Amino acid sequence: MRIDILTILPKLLEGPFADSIMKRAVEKSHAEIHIHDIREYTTDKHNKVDDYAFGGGAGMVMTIQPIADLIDKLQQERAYDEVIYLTPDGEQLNQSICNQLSLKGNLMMLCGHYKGVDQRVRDMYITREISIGDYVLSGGELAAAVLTDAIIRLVPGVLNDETSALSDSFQDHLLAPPVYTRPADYKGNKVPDILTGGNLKAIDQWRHEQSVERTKQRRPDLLSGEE
Ligand code: 6GU
Repeated sequence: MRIDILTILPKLLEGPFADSIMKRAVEKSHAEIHIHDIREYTTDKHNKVDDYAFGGGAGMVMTIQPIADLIDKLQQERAYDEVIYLTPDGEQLNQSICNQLSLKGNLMMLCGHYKGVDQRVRDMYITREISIGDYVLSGGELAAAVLTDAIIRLVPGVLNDETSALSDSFQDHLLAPPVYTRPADYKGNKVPDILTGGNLKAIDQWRHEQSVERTKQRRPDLLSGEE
């Protein structure tokens, strides 16, 4: 899996992939993440990547030229399965979309800023528009980091048995059950007896019941079968 991220703030994307599971995925060649600075492609003599909106109104719009040149260059080098634009007016991200995208080979992600990109970028290049929730971020970078993390951990080989994605919340439309570790008694707050009793079948059943109970309480919408 190769992910190319197009941004005007490449520094924002240095941190999220530098540690833990993402770092290991890259080191073990399960994933390649390439960050591209859109500003390096502008032909504007003042290095501008934005301009006023035609028709007026507050806020700047990201110009088409540097983005189009960068996307053209990348698409000449390889075919992309999806060219994703991260935007609050996109389709809301969920586990099912992450599962789909984790099966792809090459993904491009464009991070928006200001009032967004010139609509012609969207019309000419973008195959999918994704939002990570109903709130507004200052730019698409953190959303691209969220999407990349959620996808890459699903690529076969990235997680081991202990961190398996199969037991994640949402993977089976249920939230994860409560978990405990040592000590078994912390200042009188005890771990449920069932977990220390050694009956694996009973433990599995308890965990499933807890998952269902938690989902009923917190996210009944998940139980209706929809995403
Ligand atoms: Cl993808 N971008 C921005 N700027 N804000 C968001 C978002 C994306 N998803 C939720 N809020």
